[in-house]
Amino acid sequence: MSTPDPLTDPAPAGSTDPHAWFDHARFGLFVHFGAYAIPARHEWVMSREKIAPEEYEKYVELFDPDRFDARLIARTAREAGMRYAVLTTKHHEGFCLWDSALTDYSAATSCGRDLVAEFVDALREEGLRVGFYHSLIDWHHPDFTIDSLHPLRDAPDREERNAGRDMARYRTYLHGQVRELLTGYGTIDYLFFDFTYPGEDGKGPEDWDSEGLLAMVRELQPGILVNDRLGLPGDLRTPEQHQPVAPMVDEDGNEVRWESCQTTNGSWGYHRDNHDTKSADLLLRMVVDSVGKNGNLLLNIGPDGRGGLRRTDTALLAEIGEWMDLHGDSVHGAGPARGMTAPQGTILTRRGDRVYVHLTAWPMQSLHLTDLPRPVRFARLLHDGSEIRHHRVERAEADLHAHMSVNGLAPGTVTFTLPIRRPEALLP
Ligand code: H79
Repeated sequence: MSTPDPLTDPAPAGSTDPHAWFDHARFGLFVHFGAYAIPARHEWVMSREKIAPEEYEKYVELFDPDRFDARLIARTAREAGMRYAVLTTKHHEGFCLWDSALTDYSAATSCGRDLVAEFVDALREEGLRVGFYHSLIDWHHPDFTIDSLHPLRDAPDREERNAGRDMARYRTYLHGQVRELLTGYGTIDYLFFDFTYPGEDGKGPEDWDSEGLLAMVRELQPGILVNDRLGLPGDLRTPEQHQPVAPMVDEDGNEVRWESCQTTNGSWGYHRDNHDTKSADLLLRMVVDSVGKNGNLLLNIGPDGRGGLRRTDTALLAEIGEWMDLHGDSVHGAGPARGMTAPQGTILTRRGDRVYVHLTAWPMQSLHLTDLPRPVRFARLLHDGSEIRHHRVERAEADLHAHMSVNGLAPGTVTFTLPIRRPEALLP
């Protein structure tokens, strides 16, 4: 892709790039929901505890999420300042949240619902873009060969079992299911495949027929964004629980689109006894960090065994939403403040002629900004519009000044965002 520059292309409206919405959106919600919400000890429980597929089926039989409310999830996402959401249509456990004609191992059988349809409808009602996560891995399918990650990897009869398995048949199933998802639910904006792990005891592009799969996806949904986990390049990079140190680049040094995905507590699926929860402050710093490096952030929640949202997640999203409500202009349609160096304790973003200086701590007596592309016309706090007095000093004097000082060349505006954990005294 050409490097998206929000300074010259701030609004997706009227843009001919079908992916511009994504660059503008910057912040989305990931929803990991599946039968693993019932054991409630990480979405990899089947592999981690080597639970045989027949034994795991008990969770699927019990699956009846009476508290799963797609409209609540969509509203929560929008109110948190998110512009899109991505649902696990199927995770590695193989259980499908939609009414697939190709298997009975689905929510339609367990509880008579198509959760994908509910999700898609709810997102559209809230004006959010629609994303599907789809697992390439399937630990329940009888043709998916037992490999290093499979729950039956240490089964004494692994070889005999594998002799009867046929990845060609699994490929047909995988492609058929992706076809269902991309034909039965209208326009899908984003597809997140997960994942390829090449090697002797792993699986790669030949196992999925990644090229054929990608060609089918593009034919069915020409404007869709596809991630990079098919073992092929894709439309964006998806670093997992990791913020890159700088804008991501390809082998030739050209910037590439990227989105980091982050959990609230280290588990994607509902993990009842894990209370190692990140703060709203940290998560917001990650959002701003992504924007400042020309990327997006996809923040995950894992609904519980009844489909309800965790109180801690609801509270986090509400706190994030309160900040986004006041400071969203520094995120949506914003990008890096190229050429500028962030003073200690700040993260810089930029949109049009505005530079946003995100103060990660408060109070700050003075701040010296260098290398502004233009002289400062006005400086203010973003949340209340109040003026911050500033003046221009020569670089040599800067460190002697007690007040915020700025230094640059043509008119522009500097906007200070509040410290992410802000003092109540500064609230409007
Ligand atoms: O759905 C969520 C996770 O369940 C899934 N992706 C997110 C979005 C995911 N979990 N782990 N991974 C993706 C990457 C897994 C890497 C590892 Fe391994 C599996 C580390 C060890 C086993 C692959 C195989 C890398 C080394 C061996």
